[in-house]
Amino acid sequence: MPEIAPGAFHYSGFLDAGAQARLARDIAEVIAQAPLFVSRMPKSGLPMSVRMTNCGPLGWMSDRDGGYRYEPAHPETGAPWPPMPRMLLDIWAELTGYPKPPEACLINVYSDEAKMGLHQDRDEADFNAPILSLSLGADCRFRLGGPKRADRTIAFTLSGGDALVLSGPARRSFHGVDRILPSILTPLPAPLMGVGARVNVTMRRVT
Ligand code: MD3
Ligand code: FE
Repeated sequence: MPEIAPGAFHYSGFLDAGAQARLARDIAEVIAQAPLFVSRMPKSGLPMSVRMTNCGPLGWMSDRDGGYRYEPAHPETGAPWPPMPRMLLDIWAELTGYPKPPEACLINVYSDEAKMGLHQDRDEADFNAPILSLSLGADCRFRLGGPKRADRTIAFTLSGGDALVLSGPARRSFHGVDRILPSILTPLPAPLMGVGARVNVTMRRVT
């Protein structure tokens, strides 16, 4: 029963412990080549509470003057984003069945105090392609609404090892992370130890 809302599929425990450890190693390698950075809100310039990096041809970022956007290179090093790990491309094909590979993979790192306000993902030109999310480490209280901010929301727990596919109507839904649950219970796999409490990767089509 993975469909929790029209077009939203929650695969609880999709990655077993071994797969979580392999994904953690791949992500640690990406971070080594493309250091975590802090995006800022457009106009106000206030820092977001998550740290992030990307892999694949395009990466998402935001700053005070340029706003939300995709860029082909890291904002601080100027280097192109590292390639998307094969494991992520394989999971995209398996879970979405989408005929083209993802163009962007955003890696969000949450501390115990970090959160993400209710928002829509609309910086992509292609809204017909699904988004695939994978989580590692601490559980979080996740909130999923509808296409309008005022629509009713459902809240549920996203745990390390879970996969979430947003397709069809869910692709346009508002969503956010209310809070991170105590990370001591479910620490990040060893390769990401010390990086934070929770890591989420989202794969998208952009163009
Ligand atoms: C529902 N990330 O990076 S992943 C984001 O846990 C983002 O880091 C959250 O929202 C995180 O933009 C949530 C699950 C997710 C991703 C994209 C969605 C849920 C979504 C797009 C539409 C609806
Ligand atoms: Fe989002």
